[in-house]
Amino acid sequence: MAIRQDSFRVEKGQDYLAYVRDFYGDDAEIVTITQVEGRTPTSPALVEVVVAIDDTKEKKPLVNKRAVMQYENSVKEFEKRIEPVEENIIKKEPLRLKLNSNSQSQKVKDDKQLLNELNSKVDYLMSMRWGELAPARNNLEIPPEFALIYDKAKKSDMLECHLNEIMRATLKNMPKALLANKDAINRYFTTLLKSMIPCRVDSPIRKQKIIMLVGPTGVGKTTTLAKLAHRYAYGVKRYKTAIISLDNFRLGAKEQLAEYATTMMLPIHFVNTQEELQKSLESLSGYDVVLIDSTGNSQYDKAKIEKLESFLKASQSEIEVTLVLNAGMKYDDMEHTYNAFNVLKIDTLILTKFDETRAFGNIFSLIFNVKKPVSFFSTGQNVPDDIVVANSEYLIKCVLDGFKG
Ligand SMILES: Nc1nc2c(ncn2[C@@H]2O[C@H](COP(=O)(O)OP(=O)(O)OP(=O)(O)O)[C@@H](O)[C@H]2O)c(=O)[nH]1
Ligand SMILES: [Mg+2]
Repeated sequence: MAIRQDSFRVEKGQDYLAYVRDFYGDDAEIVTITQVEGRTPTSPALVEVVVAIDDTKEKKPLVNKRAVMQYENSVKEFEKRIEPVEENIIKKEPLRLKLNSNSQSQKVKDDKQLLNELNSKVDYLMSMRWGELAPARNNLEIPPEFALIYDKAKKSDMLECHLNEIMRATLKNMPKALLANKDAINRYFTTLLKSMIPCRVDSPIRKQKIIMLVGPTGVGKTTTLAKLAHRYAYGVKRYKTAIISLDNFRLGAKEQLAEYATTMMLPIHFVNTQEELQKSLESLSGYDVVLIDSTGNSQYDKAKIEKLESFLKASQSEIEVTLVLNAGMKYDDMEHTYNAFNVLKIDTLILTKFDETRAFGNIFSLIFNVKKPVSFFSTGQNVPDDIVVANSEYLIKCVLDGFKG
């Protein structure tokens, strides 16, 4: 081809024609002039000039003296203008890069190409390893594009049967055309995970709500109850809130909750017997929310769990039982604890200590298996701030990318 195109960038308002003549000769023609950068407080607007050059014609020297001087002058001018505000390191580089726009875009192209090549090499290596590891995946035929998401889900300590089930469902239901697209796979997989987690909708309270927190020792029942009390009493919608404690024998337990109640100016009743509980609930019938704290019980201590059951059975009020579990527990312990406490007919779950955990797949598997909605996640020790209304998006982010605070 005899006609070739070239481009350069100059300040808007400069004499482009003089540049073209000086750099490309009299026969060069301007094809387009486009503004590529707007004016900013520290730099002028720039335009890109595309030039057509007829190489068959006799060549004139491309750069003449006048052009060189003009070029150097305008560089100096430009430098002077940006000097007072720009940091030292970027004083000269941007100008050189802007004026040599062709070499800049070439460099970007080269970098991009290199990155693409590296990416395909990584993909290739992963797919080779992927093939080797097939027996570890129970020979489930999963395309290598799933490697990353499979790996993340596996590292989350999700039960293997769940992971395989999700993989099968994704492979089966995802449009075939998208199976080679890693982003589409991630999106589909994430959506599927989200749809598998039931979360309690945090709807406005219309009739009195009585919630009892139960669970193993030290999981954060009392702390979570204090956060909930604050949320109900002083949240966007304010409810008349009261507290009842069944945990009155342990040293310090009474004081811990009494202090929270006093600080929040909420009534608190300490009850020891079934009759006292019933009387207390009757006297608090005018309250929108009543939160009941219970003594922590080992999941292996049947007698204590049965005692709690007798309190619930004796009560004539409708009490929602919320099992509080530490998110850091191993799956087997969680399941065992759930089964032990389920004699109380668990309505909902609260998971605590998100900030102390790195793998959340165990929670995913538990919720998926027991099919009980989660109402809150506790994300730290601070009362009342460290609590999040449970939502599947939040949990799945933690499952795949860990807790980010
Ligand atoms: N890191 C972290 N610590 C928490 C969280 N929730 C509670 N804790 C801490 O866990 C410890 C026990 O909390 P409590 O609220 O007393 O636990 P509990 O379940 O009432 O304990 P018992 O009544 O003894 O069964 C305290 O030091 C709390 O500050 C949480 O989400 N993250
Ligand atoms: Mg407690």
